[in-house]
Amino acid sequence: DLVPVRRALLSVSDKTGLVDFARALAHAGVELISTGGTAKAIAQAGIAVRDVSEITSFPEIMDGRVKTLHPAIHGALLAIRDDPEHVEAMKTHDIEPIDLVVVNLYPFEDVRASGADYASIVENIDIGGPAMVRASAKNHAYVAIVTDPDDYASVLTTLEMNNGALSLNFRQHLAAKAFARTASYDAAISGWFAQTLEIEHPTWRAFGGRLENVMRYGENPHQQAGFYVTGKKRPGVATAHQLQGKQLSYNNINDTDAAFELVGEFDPARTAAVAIIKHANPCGVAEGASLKDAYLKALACDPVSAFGGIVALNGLLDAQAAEEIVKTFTEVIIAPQASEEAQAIIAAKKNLRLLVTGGLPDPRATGMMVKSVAGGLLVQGRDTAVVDDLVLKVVTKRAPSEAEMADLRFAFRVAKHVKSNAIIYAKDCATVGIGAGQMSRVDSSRIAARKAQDAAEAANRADPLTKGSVVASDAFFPFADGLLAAVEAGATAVIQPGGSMRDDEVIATADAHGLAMVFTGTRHFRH
Ligand code: 93A
Repeated sequence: DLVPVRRALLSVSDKTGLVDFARALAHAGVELISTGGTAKAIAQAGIAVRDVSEITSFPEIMDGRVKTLHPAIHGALLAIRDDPEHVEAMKTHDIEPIDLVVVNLYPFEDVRASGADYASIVENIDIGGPAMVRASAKNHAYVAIVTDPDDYASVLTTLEMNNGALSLNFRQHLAAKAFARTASYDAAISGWFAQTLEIEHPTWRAFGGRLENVMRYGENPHQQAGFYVTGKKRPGVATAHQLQGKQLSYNNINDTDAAFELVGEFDPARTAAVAIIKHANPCGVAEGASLKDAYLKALACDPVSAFGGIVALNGLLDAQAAEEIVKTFTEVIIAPQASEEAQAIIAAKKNLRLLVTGGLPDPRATGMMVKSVAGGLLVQGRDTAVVDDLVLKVVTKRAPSEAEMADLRFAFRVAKHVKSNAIIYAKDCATVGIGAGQMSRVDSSRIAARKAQDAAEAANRADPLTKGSVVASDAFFPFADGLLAAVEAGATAVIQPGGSMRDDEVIATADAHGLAMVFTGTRHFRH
């Protein structure tokens, strides 16, 4: 299955390593054929090369759009060399076989990424190149196709090892790589069309589900985005009914999901609850006597951040709550239901989206969470842990009071939905300071306290609400410093998973300051 390499055709846009490769081939006695620019580069290095137009007896025409698209080339690439009819055809039409093809394509992806105009992008759709790549790859029984300059070295060593020939196995691997290249090339082209025409991206199907809509853009205006619905009956942003407002953006959907999953933690039979979300993190969460009450308590946590936020409610949106919500610029409201009166109030705000879901998500429902990483997908089960199901262990001398305990449960419920590291201060079943997404737990603790201080100053209150609050941490305190920051802020009780090597030190610090602390044994990382 060894085929000696006597004649090579080179046609490359990326000329990296070309001259050295051509020289080595020429040294090995391989005859070189090449297209315009490639031939020029080879000839300039003093290496003998024949122009394709000499082979085709036809000039490159139409600015190079047609240069290798000719039977003299494609006959040479596609001929089955032990088929008498094919051999006869080669003879009749003076077709010389080509054993090695070296092609890389017009740089469509780079030109597109450079922000070139429409016509330049179209001009960089290579036709002749992929045709040669695919023809040679199909005919790998006789022809070797090299599409990547990184492979030049291994081609040369293999040729040397096999006395100037290449094996079938080697050609098969090159062919597989060649088809992968033309596939990704065409995917890039159709992806560009999809973006230009605002239609579905061809490769999104791989993620499953039914395309609900194509967004104007993704997390940023230069990213394409679509929303796929998997058809699960779970009440939430994917199955919600939008009663008014413009189309949800990518970020809206992400934030609305975070908001509604959070209020799903609060059983409406027990309490009314509201969450206000910004950038997928809550900036205020509260339980209340009514939804209006809960909303006002949630808003008080961080009224500055609530501007442009997403509001989720765990019960029927009534007129009282709606009246309060529309006073602050809000992007989206999501609730299980909305009264007609409330709908009429919201209708005055044309752009405000109102979504009703018909129910609340079950925080204990199992399901899959998917996240993409470079070259793969990470899959895990949902975080179904609910504080009510956990055995809470008091680890300090002082046990929390009943009021502290209610706040501790509340704070840990919220902590599950805050990006790690998460620190939540709570009082009267409302957040009073939230620290999210910091790389150090002590920073989250300080930021949360700082935000409570800001809210106090804005409201002309002498003390921040963290004074006499409780604090929840989504994962254990590795050192006493995070706890000390909470002591400084005025917290009197702590809830955290426990399990640090320095638990003893952390417990001793809590005792020294008269804090009550409970361990949950379960953490809520969220990244
Ligand atoms: O314009 S094409 O689609 N028509 C062709 O017939 C053709 N033949 C080779 N593009 C064609 N090529 C491409 O030209 C190759 O894929 C390669 O990327 C490039 C090399 O051109 P040059 O040798 O002139 O630099």
